Amino acid sequence: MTDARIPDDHPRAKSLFTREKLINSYLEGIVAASGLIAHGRGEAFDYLLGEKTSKQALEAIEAAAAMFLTARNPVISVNGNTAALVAQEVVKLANVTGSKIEVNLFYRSRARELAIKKLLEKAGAREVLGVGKKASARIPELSSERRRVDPKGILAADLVMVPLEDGDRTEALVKIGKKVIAVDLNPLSRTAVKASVTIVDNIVRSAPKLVETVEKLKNQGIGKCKEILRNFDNRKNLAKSMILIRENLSKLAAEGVSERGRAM
Ligand code: PTJ
Repeated sequence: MTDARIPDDHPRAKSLFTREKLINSYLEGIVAASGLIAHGRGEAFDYLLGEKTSKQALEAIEAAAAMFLTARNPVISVNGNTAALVAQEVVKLANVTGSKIEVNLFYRSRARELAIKKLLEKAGAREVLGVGKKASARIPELSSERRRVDPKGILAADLVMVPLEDGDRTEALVKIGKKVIAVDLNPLSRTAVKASVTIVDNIVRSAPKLVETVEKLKNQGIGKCKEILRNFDNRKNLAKSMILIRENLSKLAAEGVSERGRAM
């Protein structure tokens, strides 16, 4: 365990707490070493996005909620970073949407599978798929360890949520007819572009918002969900996030980079 003392009034306290959580989860064998690098990449995009949930991210969250509520057999795919950051929200989301939870790792090892399963169970998960022999099926056209899936989970799903994905799997899942919800701070990533709905926001902020949105939308009926999905265009939504980055940079440049730099 690290024992970094982060003062509450530190201008970047929130971000430092999140880092600390990931480092400790790495030391506990939940997060892959590469997961720390992935987080750094995410942080850089979050910085450019203004470190808050944008209007366009809220639109994508609403579309994701509608997709969950119209799915027959949704599955939430969990990797090391997702488990470390939002295990409780994953369980809540599974409960409100009737989704299954499956562990799916790029850097798969028996020890990590079990550590993540244990963490999810501690957060309240009743069943965790994809662990050990349960991951007996294969997704065609994928050579990474991500191809190993549970026949009762991702293989049978019509909708898969893939937070913090690494690339080719989204494309492979779409190719075999699945709808995919991605959460990725990088609007340019292959996952972001290939997914059916991409939430360009930090998983730490967007996971609780998604739970809240599903709960609200649940009372409004399937007709409302279908209307939201008809009006949602993922590519246009991604473009809006790219424009937001450009606008934020223009604003920062106009305000004076040196003044602002001290708080970031
Ligand atoms: O746990 P494993 O073995 O499955 O490995 C997981 C990682 C994350 C290491 C693996 O999937 C990987 O290498 O991912 P990439 O290719 O680095 O992609 C991760 C994406 O997630 C990047 O586009 C980041 O911008 C994004 N990201 C990182 N942190 C966050 C994030 N998106 C949303 N919220 C975050 N907190």
